[in-house]
Amino acid sequence: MASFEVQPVTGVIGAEIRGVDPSQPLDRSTVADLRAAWLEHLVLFFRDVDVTPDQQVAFARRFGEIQVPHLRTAHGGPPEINVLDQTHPKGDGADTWHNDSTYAPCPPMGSVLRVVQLPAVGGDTCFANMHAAYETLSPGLRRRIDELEAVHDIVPQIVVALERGHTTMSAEEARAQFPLVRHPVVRIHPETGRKALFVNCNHTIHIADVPRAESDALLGLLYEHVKSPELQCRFRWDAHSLVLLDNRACQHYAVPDYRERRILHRVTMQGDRPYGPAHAATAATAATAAAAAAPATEGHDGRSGAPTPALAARG
Ligand SMILES: O=C(O)CCC(=O)C(=O)O
Ligand SMILES: [Fe+2]
Repeated sequence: MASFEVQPVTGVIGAEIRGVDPSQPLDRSTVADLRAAWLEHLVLFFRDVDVTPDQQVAFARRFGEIQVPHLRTAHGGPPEINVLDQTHPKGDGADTWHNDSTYAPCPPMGSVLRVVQLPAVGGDTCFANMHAAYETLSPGLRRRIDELEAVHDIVPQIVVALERGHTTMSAEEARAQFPLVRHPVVRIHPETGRKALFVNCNHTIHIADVPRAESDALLGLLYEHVKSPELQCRFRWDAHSLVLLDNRACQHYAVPDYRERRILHRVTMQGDRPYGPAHAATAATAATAAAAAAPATEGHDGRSGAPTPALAARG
């Protein structure tokens, strides 16, 4: 029985947590209960909290190793924090449905987001459940995409970030640091074993080993599907809120409906190499062996694997 209240915000994704202060040290059982709620609801919302940048980093660390951003936005901030500072957000790259940084071989496990400055109105963030997205496809389509891999690319996002002044990294540097990478179209969640749709329109450029027209049609269909409101929730920020999201199993969308400055601090946790249904049995055996060999770390299950090389400049 958790020592706090979990109030789901929709029938499919998101829950508000009441009775936990993320600015304070948390004991093992509270962290374990929060992790269970996180895996179930995919995004947790904390309201009426006051969290400093250091406390935000410490809170994120309870859920995984911190991924220091190699690709930082041009907006400064402490090393563990990526500062997203926007006044004209339309077209910046977070106003699309996406997972963060899937161009990396090991995309982030998740992020802790904190708003530092808000517009008077607007600037909500939406979240969509990728387990539900997968499960609501027809059985035939699920079987088809279970077998597929897709290619993910950093360059389209870098081009936008450069145009908008959010990064100074050139497309050539980005390509050298992040060669094209393949991920399964359907990812097995490494902690729950559930399948999740794992393509997104920011970074996935095509499905591997199928004709381009088939890839375009399939990705178009899947991206449209992710837009279904019954897969989503929408979070209205206030000055005292904090968000914990699972980047393995949810996508997000920052609503670009404001013209005043909005600043958000993002702290990211390292993720592991995604695997699909074809490799689930092997990966599960390896994870069990690794868990048996690894020393227990408080508040973290030790499965994050090799350090993730980077974090998105935007989005
Ligand atoms: O601005 C937001 O609400 C979310 C931005 C985003 O895409 C991110 O933090 O990864
Ligand atoms: Fe994002």
